[in-house]
Amino acid sequence: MRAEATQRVALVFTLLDANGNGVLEAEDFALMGDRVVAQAGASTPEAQGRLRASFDRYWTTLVTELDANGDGVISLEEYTACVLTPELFEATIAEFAEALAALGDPDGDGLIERPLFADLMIAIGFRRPNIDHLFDAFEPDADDRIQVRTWVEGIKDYYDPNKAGIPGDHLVAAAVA
Ligand SMILES: [Ca+2]
Ligand SMILES: [Ca+2]
Repeated sequence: MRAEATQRVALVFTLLDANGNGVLEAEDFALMGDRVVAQAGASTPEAQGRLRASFDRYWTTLVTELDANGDGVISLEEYTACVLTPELFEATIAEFAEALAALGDPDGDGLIERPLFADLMIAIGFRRPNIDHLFDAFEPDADDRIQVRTWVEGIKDYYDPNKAGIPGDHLVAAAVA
């Protein structure tokens, strides 16, 4: 496992703990879904529902696979174990990535403009400077747009314990600064 992957996972844990009580539970994922959907007003109800469902699935997968002490919530220690068994999360992360990236492309042209990308990432809890570094690393076109596919792959890479030196590392660097 790469140290960068551990840092990425630790950052996501703090963001996913939407109610800030130090552990992950179903409420966190409902809150996160509300926050993200609130920035996706141009998307269809179906697209918004898909995002919420992907968060629900994310939580269900976590509590099914990682609740080592069986207390019904996921601690940071339990969460970081996800990097040891990435194959258990691959499909869940892929669906989350597709659902989130789709919210970035409400008109369905396959492209995501920076302002909406930033709104969605801020809703998740990332910081604006880090978000801009990430967007730049995705190599936007002359109209400052990235491909939906690029973001989907970027999210998957972020959760890949064997990846380092990827665009997603900009999110961690920004969080430390
Ligand atoms: Ca929590
Ligand atoms: Ca637990």
